[in-house]
Amino acid sequence: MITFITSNSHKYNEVEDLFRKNGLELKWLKMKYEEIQADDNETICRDSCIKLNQEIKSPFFIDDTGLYIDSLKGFPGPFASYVQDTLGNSIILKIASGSDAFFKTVIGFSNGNEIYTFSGILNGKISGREAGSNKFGYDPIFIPEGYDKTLAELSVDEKNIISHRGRALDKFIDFLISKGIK
Ligand code: ITT
Repeated sequence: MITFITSNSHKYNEVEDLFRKNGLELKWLKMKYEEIQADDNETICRDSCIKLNQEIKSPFFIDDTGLYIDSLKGFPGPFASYVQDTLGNSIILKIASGSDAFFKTVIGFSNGNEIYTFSGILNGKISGREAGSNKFGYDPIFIPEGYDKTLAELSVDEKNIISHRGRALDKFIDFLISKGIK
């Protein structure tokens, strides 16, 4: 069984949904770990995996996600967590409403010997106002390309089909199945 290390219950719910649909077992280690500052999610994710490898002795994975807003020259990018906690969605709406943006998720998997990464992107734009009952981070202010509602107005199932995380997980799950890892 593989362990997913995250402090974020919304992430866990989305990952659990796709694992279950693919017949894979999942264990949740609810834990916050230190992350380095770098300008891309891959570097951060790989570094966190290397450090976690020293304390976690069974196969595990983590999820590092960023939001890149065009009109802000890619800000907050990998600093999405800090900006969500400080500025929050209301200020992002004031400074970036209507701008193109994208989410990027990098999944980092460690089997104890090697680290593998899998990424997924979702293009869209920052909405004009907050909408939706699923209060996961930036979801209430992000409208995916081809949609007229925010990610927070989609079910977990609907979001997983199109999302950054869903796309990264599709690649990761294919990898696990091809290696016979359950
Ligand atoms: P862990 O590091 O413990 O996994 P976290 O919430 O700190 O949890 P991130 O650093 O990857 O995770 O998240 C960056 C920020 O982006 C954070 O504020 C999240 O709430 C938000 N976020 C991540 N994925 C998101 C998604 O799919 N939709 C909306 N916001 C998301």
